[in-house]
Amino acid sequence: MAAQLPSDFVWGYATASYQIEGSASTGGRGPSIWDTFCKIPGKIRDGSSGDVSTDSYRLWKEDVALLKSYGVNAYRFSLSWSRIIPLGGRDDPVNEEGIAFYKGLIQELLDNGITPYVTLYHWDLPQGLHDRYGGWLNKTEIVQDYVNYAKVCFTAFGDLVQNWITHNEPWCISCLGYQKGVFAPGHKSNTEPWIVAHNLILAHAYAVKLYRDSFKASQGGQIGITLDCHWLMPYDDSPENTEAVQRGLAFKLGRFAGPIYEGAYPSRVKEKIGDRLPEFTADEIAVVKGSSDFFGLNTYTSQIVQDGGDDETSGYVKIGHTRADGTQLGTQAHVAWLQSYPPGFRKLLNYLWETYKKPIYITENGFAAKNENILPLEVVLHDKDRVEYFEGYANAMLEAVHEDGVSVKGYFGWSLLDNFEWADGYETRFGVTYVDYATQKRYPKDSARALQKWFTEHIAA
Ligand code: PNW
Repeated sequence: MAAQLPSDFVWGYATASYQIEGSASTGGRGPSIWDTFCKIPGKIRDGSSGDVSTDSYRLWKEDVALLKSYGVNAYRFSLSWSRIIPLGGRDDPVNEEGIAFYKGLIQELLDNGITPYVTLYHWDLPQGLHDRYGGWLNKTEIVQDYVNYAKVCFTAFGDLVQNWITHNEPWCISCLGYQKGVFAPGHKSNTEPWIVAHNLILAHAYAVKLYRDSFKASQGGQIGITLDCHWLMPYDDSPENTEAVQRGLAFKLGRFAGPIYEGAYPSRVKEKIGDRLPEFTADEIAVVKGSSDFFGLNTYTSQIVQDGGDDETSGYVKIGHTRADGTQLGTQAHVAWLQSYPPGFRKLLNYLWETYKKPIYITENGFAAKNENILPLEVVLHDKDRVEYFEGYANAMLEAVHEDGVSVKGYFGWSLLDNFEWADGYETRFGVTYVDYATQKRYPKDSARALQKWFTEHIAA
């Protein structure tokens, strides 16, 4: 018999509010920095936005039925801050229509035996806060406003939600939004990303403190953060490239995981960034250290790393998928940054468990098969590359659990639906469900069936 995951193993799919909801200016929702960013010519590959997307603000019942038909026991989605507090701030009004929408969704999930995993912040900062004081750049204001927003959410939904994720991928928020300028708000700076990252960590930590102090005892849930990381491998065994891997991990992962799980920024980051790296006060770091009940991991690929280059976001290392002998790591996705490499996933899970010693939830993992935006539907639905990717990664996870003793509690595939893929617009499709954007009709791809079969066979009864 195949190796079994425990009967309480959590599995399902993930989405994010701005990528699926649409109805950007209805239901009382205020604008977010992504609404604004999408209007800047040249920022979104196909000139699109999340104005309509998969229309899930209106089609949410259909989406829950789809989840049910895929046999999942959990669903990870994010709340739109500006749908709940349209202007975002602690003295601004709460939008009851937004609260009612999410309550309905959560109740429908529960009625169908699907456990909600709720992300508070998946990149859609209320534009009001960005305009008022610079959003994530303003420590005193944003920490208070984020904690207030979290309080509104814990109060409104916490009797039904026991699994909270504060932020999704703070590396992407700070590096892609404030250093490279390819994500909202599109800033290019070498000081702002470090300030934003610091403030994201503090906002996360004070929201967790609030939950633990005032909600956990009565609501009984868990709360943590989701970080993104690829597995890194040296190009060769030279000392420079071996060190480059460690530096790459420190800049991608350690800059958040260090403070949150160990209580300090990594020394490799401190050395390179110097006074551009803000410092935590003793009171702050006491709140930050230990502020995640689990390790939330988004991971898609592995990278071959060489010392050098000028890319500070990745720690002054050159990254690619080509080995020294010229071979590729694995199957290439529609996007340049993603190749399939299951053994790297197993290594990464081992590394995280050994380093941070927290049970792991894989909060995102997935693959964009090539050309699904242009191939005929009957071809797209047989998404062989995605099926192979998911089976390879699921098997690697099982090996990490069974053979290596890593604690993995759950797995969410990215994504339930094709959706608004940020700067790539609608050209890149990550869904296990094909969405015909002209009709909003949903069509299951083979990968949805393949993952259902895999988890049915591998979770103990
Ligand atoms: C994640 N990269 O983002 C996000 O959490 C999702 O919202 C997104 O749709 C998904 O992965 C697929 O891209 C990433 O450039 C964005 O390495 C960019 C990168 C990685 C993850």
